[in-house]
Amino acid sequence: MAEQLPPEILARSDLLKLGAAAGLGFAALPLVQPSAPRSRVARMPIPLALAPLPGVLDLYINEGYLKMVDDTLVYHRGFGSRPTDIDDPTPSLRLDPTVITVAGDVVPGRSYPLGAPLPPRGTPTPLRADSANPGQYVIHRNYWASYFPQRTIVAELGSTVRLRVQNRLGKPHTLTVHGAGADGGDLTTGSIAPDSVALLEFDCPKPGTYIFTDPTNAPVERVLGLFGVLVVMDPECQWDIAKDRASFERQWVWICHTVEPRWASMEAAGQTVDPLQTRAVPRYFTLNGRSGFESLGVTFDDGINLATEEETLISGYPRQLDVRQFGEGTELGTLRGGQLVRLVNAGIVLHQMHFHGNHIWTVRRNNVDWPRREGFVGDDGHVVLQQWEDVVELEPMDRKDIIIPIKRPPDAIDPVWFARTTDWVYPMHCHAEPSQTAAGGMYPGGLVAHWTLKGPVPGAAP
Ligand SMILES: [Cu+2]
Repeated sequence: MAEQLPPEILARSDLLKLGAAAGLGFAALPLVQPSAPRSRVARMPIPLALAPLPGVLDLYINEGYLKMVDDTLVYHRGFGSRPTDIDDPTPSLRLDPTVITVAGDVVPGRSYPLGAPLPPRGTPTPLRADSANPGQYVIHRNYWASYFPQRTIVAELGSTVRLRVQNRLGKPHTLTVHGAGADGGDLTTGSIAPDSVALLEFDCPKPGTYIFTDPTNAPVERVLGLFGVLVVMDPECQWDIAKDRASFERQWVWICHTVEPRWASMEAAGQTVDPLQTRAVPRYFTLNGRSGFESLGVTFDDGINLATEEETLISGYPRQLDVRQFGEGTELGTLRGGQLVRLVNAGIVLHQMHFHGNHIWTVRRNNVDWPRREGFVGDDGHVVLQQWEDVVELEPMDRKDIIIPIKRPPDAIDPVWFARTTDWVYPMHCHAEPSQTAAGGMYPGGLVAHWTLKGPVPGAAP
């Protein structure tokens, strides 16, 4: 599957010649420490980007420093969308969301379906008030686009995925898409030498949620940031998890991650972390790359707040939901379902995602649909059955698809429900308490979010 390309195709081939003439081995170059003098002389001038190829998504294995929620800078590696170097103030360490279509186009953009209306501030507006259910709304079916966070590739079923990966670092790296092979196995570029490029081409797997990582020295490179998510959609069923599976109003991708600054500084200093010798003590916990007040969308930066609302903070209008059938509503073009959340744990700690306000309905785990009847206990001792839950367990590398119903909370009695004039906002936090902190204690600085049950629309009262 993987094809190691000759270095001649690199736009930076002049640089390689320069390095060879100077007798410098790229693989032997020390990595730069944050405070050390610049020692990477062979990296001047700054390498150029790859010449674009139609139908090919270029990824750059970069390094750099990212600001954590407490303003600490932590060394990261990542699959970026453009070539950047370690001292870049805005390094490209999380690829920009991209859509790969069945027609063979690679479309930069953070919404899907392409061309569908964008929900204002991430919130789909309803079709109209539901006269049969006071305070509730009739929901558009197959209408709204969804926003996707950084690190997400959306590929349409039937497409060919072509990832060209340039390794700009001093050690070999790999890009592996887990479980996306025809037999359910992994697809990988194989080891990509420093300053080399590899092309990974494969038929888009079945609809679902996949994680790609660099599994080198696992889980170290993944913890350093070398991971992303592939979402596969059936272009014939753009508002369904898969054909004949749950329909949704819009979808969300929630990527959980853990940051281990000691590992990061060891790797930045040129050491190789032995995860058994230096046990991980994660200090930051992110959701779609943000933590604490940043992932709650209450920063002083309106741009960050808006992006967080669009891609992370679930929001919708209350609707009459039918859990027996997340599909067509009582009339054509309306939906009886909620919103889909793809929970993804790319980190190394167990999360327990706890939703207040509504229970959620888990429909599949790791792209395997859960049964609605005759549930059973799986090998790991957990019940395998679609059911209402308020805490969703999420083991490292797990993906769970859940439907959040966006419904009137069952404990909202009539006098309360009908006195409602504003949005009701409910927390989502992880019940594995260390993940709620940052920097060893700052609370609530970790993996938190909220979701909003939108208030009455003026003039649309039943
Ligand atoms: Cu709680």
